[in-house]
Parts: sequence; C-alpha cells; structure tokens
Amino acid sequence: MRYVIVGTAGHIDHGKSALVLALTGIDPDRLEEEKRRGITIDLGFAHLDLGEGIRVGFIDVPGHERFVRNMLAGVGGIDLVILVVAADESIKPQTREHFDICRLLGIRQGLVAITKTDLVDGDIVELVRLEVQEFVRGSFLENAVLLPVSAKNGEGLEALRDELRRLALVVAPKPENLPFRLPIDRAFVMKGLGTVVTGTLIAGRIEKDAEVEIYPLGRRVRVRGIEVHNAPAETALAGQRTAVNLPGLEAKEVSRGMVLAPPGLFQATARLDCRLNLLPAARHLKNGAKVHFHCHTSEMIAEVVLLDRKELQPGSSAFAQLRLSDPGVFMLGDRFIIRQFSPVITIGGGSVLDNQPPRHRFRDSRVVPLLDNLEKGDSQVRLECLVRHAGEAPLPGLVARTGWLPAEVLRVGRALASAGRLLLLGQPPELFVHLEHLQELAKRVIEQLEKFHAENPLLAGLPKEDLRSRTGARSSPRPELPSNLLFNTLLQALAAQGRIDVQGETVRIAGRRIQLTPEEQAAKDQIGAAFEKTGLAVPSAREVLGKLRLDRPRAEKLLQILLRENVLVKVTEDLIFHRSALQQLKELLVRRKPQSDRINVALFKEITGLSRKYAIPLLEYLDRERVTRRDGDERIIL
Ligand SMILES: Nc1nc2c(ncn2[C@@H]2O[C@H](COP(=O)(O)OP(=O)(O)OP(=O)(O)O)[C@@H](O)[C@H]2O)c(=O)[nH]1
Ligand SMILES: [Mg+2]
Repeated sequence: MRYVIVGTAGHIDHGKSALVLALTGIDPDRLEEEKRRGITIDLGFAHLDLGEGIRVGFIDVPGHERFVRNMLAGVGGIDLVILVVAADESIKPQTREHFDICRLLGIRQGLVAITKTDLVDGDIVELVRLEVQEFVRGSFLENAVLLPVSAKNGEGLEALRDELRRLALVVAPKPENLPFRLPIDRAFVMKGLGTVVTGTLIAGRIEKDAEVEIYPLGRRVRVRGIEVHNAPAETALAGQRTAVNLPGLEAKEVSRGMVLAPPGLFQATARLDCRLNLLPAARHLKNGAKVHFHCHTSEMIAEVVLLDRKELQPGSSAFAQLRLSDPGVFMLGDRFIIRQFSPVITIGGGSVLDNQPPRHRFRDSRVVPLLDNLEKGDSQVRLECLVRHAGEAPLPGLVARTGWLPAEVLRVGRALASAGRLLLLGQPPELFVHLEHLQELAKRVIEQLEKFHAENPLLAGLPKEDLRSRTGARSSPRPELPSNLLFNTLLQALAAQGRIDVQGETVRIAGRRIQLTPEEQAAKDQIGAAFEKTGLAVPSAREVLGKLRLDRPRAEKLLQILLRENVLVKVTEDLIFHRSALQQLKELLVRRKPQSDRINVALFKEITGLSRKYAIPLLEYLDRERVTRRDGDERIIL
C-alpha cells in the first residue's frame, strides 16, 4: 500500500472543497459555520482509494486570507499539491500566496486544476491556461499537468485521478527509519474513547500500546488505539493521516502545534539556526525584526537575528537565528514559513539547520561554516560538525539534535571514529568526542601543569579536580569543563604516553620532582633534625618552624614535604614525630613482649618517661598501627 497526502491550494471560492467532494464523495467542510457561510475556515480531511494500492489522504485548506494560518497548519505534511485556479477568476492574491508557501516549503510535485470550466467557454479556459503557465514558470510546477475540471458536470475528474495515480508513484516516501513525529492538527474528545489527536505522521511509525510524549508539554501517555485514514490500525506509518486515542489526557491540555514523539528522545527548543529566504515581493527584513513563524502545525512569534548582515534584501537568502516565543520540536531539515508581523502576509521561509544553537556573537566567524556544512553535508559531515562544535556530546543530545534514531547516530559515529575524526567513549558508547577537541584539551592539561609547577615548585602536583577546572575555560571560546569521563580518559592517555604521572588524586608532569633551593634544602634538613633530636618529647611544630629563617608559607610547605616523604609522621593535629622516634618506640614494646604482652597507661608512661599528654595519643597511634590492641584499660602487644 502506498500512502500519499494531497493538499489543495488556491484563492477563496475557487472550488477547492467542491473538487475534493467531487473526487472523494466526502465533504471536507465539517464545521457548521463552514456549511452556513459556504467557505472553508479550518483544515478539512477526506480520503480516496485510487486502486493499484494507492491511498490518498486529502487535506483541504481555506482560501480566505484571514485563515492562511490554518492553511499553513495543513500544508506542512503534504506530498503533492493541487493548485486550484477558477476559470472565471484566474490568478488572485491567495493563489499567489499559497503558491509561494508551497515553493518555500519545498513541495516538489503537483498539478494545476482549472476549476469551474462549466461557467466559461473554451477560449477563456485557454486564456487562463496561458496565464497559469506563465505564473508557474521556473517553479516545481513548470512541467506539471494543467487540467480543466468541473465539480458540477464532472469534466476532467477522471483525468485528475489518473494524474494523481501517476504522481503518487513518483513521490518520495516519508522516512520510516526515523523516530516518529506526529505534529498535532486537531485534538478532541470522542464519546467513550476520551482524547483523540490527529495529524499527518511525518516520520517513523507509531505502534498501538506504545508510550508517547506530548512535546513541549512533557506529558507521557500510552496509545490505546490508532486509526489510519479513518480505519482502525495496529501501526501508523510515515506519510499516513493518523488519529491516536490517548486516554488519560485531557483534550484541553493538547492543542494544534504540539508534537507526539517518542518519550524523552527530543528536546523542545526556542532557538533555531536556519537558512532564511525572503520573497522578492517582501520588504527588506531588519535584524531583530519580529515575524510570525509557522512550522508543521505550530505557530509562534519569532525574532529574526541575522548572523552576517544588518538586513536581508527582498529575494535574497542568508543564515539566521530565530528566537521563538514558545518552545517546540524542530529538526534539521524541517521547512518553515515566516509572515510579516503586521500586516500579516507571507514574506519568506526556510529550513532548520540547528535546533540547539548557542546565542551567536554578530559575525562570529565560526558560525557560517558550521551552518554551511549542516545545510549541504551528508550524515557524516553533519554529525562531525555538531560534535566538533560542541567538543564533546553525549549520545542522547545528538539524537535530539539530529532527529535520528540512536542506532543511526551510533552507526555514523562509528564510521567517523574509524576515519579518525571522533572518539566514542563508554561501553556501549555514550560520549562522542572530536579528536581536535581532545588534542586541544591535552595541550591545555600540559600547559596548566607546567604553569602550576613553575608557580609551585614545592608542591608535588595538582589535584585532578583543580586541573579539570583550569583546563576548561580561560582563553578557550568554550567555557564548559570537560566531563569526568572525557577528562579521566584523557589523563589515562597522557599517562600511558608517559607525559604525566597520576598518583591518586594528584597529577604532575612526568618525572617532575619538587625542586628546592639550597636555602630551602638546608631549612628542610634543619626541621627534620629538630624533630629527630628530641625523640618522643617533641616540640610543637610552630616552635620548630619559628626558628627557621624562612617565611611561614614556605616553611609550612617544607613541613608538608617531610610529612609526605614520611620522614615526619603526624600522630594528632598538634603532635608530629620523627619517623625514627616512632620506630624506636615500636621496638621498645616488641622487646617487652617476652616479659608480658600487657601494658597499661601508667606502665607506658613509666617505661617511656612521657607525660599523659604524649602517652595517650601515642598509644592510640600504636593501636592504629596494629602494634597494640586495646583491651579494657590495658593494651595487648601484638
Ligand atoms: N459552477 C460551478 N461552481 C462551482 C464549482 N466548484 C465549486 N463551485 C462553487 O463555488 C463556490 C465555492 O466553492 P468551494 O469549493 O467552497 O470553494 P473553496 O475554494 O473551497 O473556497 P474556500 O475554501 O473558502 O477557499 C461554491 O458555491 C461551489 O458550489 C464548479 O466546478 N462549477
Ligand atoms: Mg473550501
């Protein structure tokens, strides 16, 4: 079965709805007000089997200039357009506007129906045919078939069905191997069923019972039932008119413009980088101008930020950033329309290139090449661009930015990894790192370590976390810190290359030793000797340091070095002993053991000649060192 969505387009009263009714037997004007006023107000839907496995869904749009926004909500999902031109009126303003919109949206196939031929004679039909041929010259409809038809007497309807059948076979099918996306065009309550939302499925497939998320609402619900072109179905496929029953959701919570997609996969965003085209008939567009933005079924206000010029001239095209009044789900390649803020007329359109761009500085030289690659590149170029620009990017973030399935992002990522462009970290891969970024970080790690050693010759190295934060920003255009996964991988790699040493939490340039000046070396020896000389009756550290001819911070550092080298041992915050004194103490106890393996505080004081102030902390130290073990008031020598 081949499913194709056909949209009507054309001026008010030119016979769009009558043509759909004549073709399908279904009146697309479903609202009471539409029937009373004889005009279309909102989108109408109908369907038709053309045989040969071809099923057509019609989206009938209103021609009235006040309802162009409704027309825009429908036209986003169509594969083919029937441009309707009434034989008695020929080309009118909304013929032009609707046709501009079709061109800006990149619709590639269609036909022209010259309607109401029963009202005019053959010469007039020929005249209109010539006018239309002139009108579509140079567009996607240049070689399209022009068919005179009448909904009244049935003229041309068979030929029109034949042409639709032919076109249906050349239309490119919508992509099924992408995460599904259903831009919602209607939400209503069905008796006994609850909330139903409808739309044209523009990508992927929706299964019955699947969990779905309503973006940007963030609500997750289960699909209870699906209808495709008004018939119950287990699965809806890309390209089909789809109705989804979502019990547990209030119809009033949902509105046109929201999107049904896999839960948690996408991120709604309010900033887009895009290619923007301005129609030749539009006025020039100033940087910062506000416009109406229409994409799929959504509509919001956007501020246009031009990236490389102060204003956009009519008929020209540029990269721009759009800042939206509300968040929405938009993907690379999505087409949109912009309309002037007031009076509201269609002035241009374009395609989304980046759905999560940062705010750019005006004329930032890195932006245009990036957008250029995103616009023209293949999957590999695009993915590499996104990762290069971010430095490192987690897999879920890349799924949300590309709109591809995770497996596809991984496939393209692996190809880039084997080409030596990316590094995929994690098992299974979760973080994509650009090799240039890795090299840049490696350079910064070494620079920061060199700088640290130069400024702190008495310190062994830099704690990892300090190094990570120093490696982040500074002169770099990217202020973010490298993630732990990336940073630890980088340190491992640098250590494996013999460029750095990592000891516990401390990192240093490989082989770098603490470098003391002769004066510092002498002071260090003096501190060591002072503690060694006094044995267990140690002076306070402050007393020792006070005697040195060194400033206090440097003396403190020397003390730290001695502690780190285990020449001195800290027993409590205030008590520091020389290693040799503690060693002698241990030996003293071991020698006593053959006499008795028990000792109490009084006896310990007696044999060491120490006061209680020293005795208790030292006994606790010996317990920790497993030389003794406490047993009530006594200790057992082990
Ligand atoms: N004689 C004649 N009248 C037609 C034909 N097609 C439509 N009409 C009449 O033209 C009027 C407008 O037709 P619609 O089909 O509602 O026009 P439309 O293009 O859908 O109008 P909007 O949706 O409001 O833009 C109606 O009164 C139709 O009966 C036709 O082929 N012949
Ligand atoms: Mg109509």
